[in-house]
Amino acid sequence: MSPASSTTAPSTLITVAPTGAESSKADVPTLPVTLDELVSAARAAEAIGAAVIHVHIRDDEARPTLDLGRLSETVTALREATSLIVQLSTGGTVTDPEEHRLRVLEAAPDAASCSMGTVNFGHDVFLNRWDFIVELHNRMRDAQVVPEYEIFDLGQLSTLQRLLDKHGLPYGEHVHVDLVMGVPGGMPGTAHALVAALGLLPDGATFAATGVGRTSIPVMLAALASGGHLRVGMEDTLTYAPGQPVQDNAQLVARAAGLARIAQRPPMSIADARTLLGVGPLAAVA
Ligand code: KMH
Ligand code: ZN
Repeated sequence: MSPASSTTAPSTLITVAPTGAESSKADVPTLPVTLDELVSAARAAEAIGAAVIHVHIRDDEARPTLDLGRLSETVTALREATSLIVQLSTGGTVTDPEEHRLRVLEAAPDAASCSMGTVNFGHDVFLNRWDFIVELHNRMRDAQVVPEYEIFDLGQLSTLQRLLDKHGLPYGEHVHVDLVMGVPGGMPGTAHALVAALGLLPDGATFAATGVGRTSIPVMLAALASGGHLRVGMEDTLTYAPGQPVQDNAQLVARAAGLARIAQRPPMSIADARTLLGVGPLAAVA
């Protein structure tokens, strides 16, 4: 047998989720909550290999908010400071009303999250009714916003298939999924669960995986070994190693980029990520 011919290594799409909605600034002083802190975190993540930023924002008191003016300002600031694909969270907090979550799309991001079902979320319930899911999916297509379908449990992949069968492909015509694993109430963050999820992905879909808390590393390794992509950040992980708090988001992105290189699937360029996700080329900032 002849030696393998040289080919371009497949690459790894890295998403940074720097803030989330669950941790408080008081508990986690390094959490980026102001626009300046978010932009700095975004710049650092881009320099290390992230291609997408998953954004939750905070108000002046560092409380989670879906204020439309602030969201629009954030999208503009991130576009001016970076070339990252800007993905706004439509998940918000477990208490955000549906109409506020739908209105997020009016901030005109490149992409947005679209959760595929209701799940126990620690002591809370993250509610995603079928009719709400359909409305979000359809509004995203109308607004030309690319969805990332967030999957917290295996049955939510059946919901995704049903959504696509009944309501068609999203804007961009590509299905990209993020398996959010290890949420207390959702699927566990294990290689076994990740492999089970892969068997339920829609045809042609790509996937990333996120391991919450201490499941971060096993999920990353399982995703890389299975041809998947990665989401990391302080939304999901606040402890770098037992007894060692995360310094900042850059530390987590650097670890993901390093593991991706070890797996011989280096970080994906932003241009390639735009093509993969169907986001379209970077628009010039006015
Ligand atoms: N904060 C969680 C309740 C998303 O961003 O779309 C929901 C969440 C998912 O983080
Ligand atoms: Zn989120």
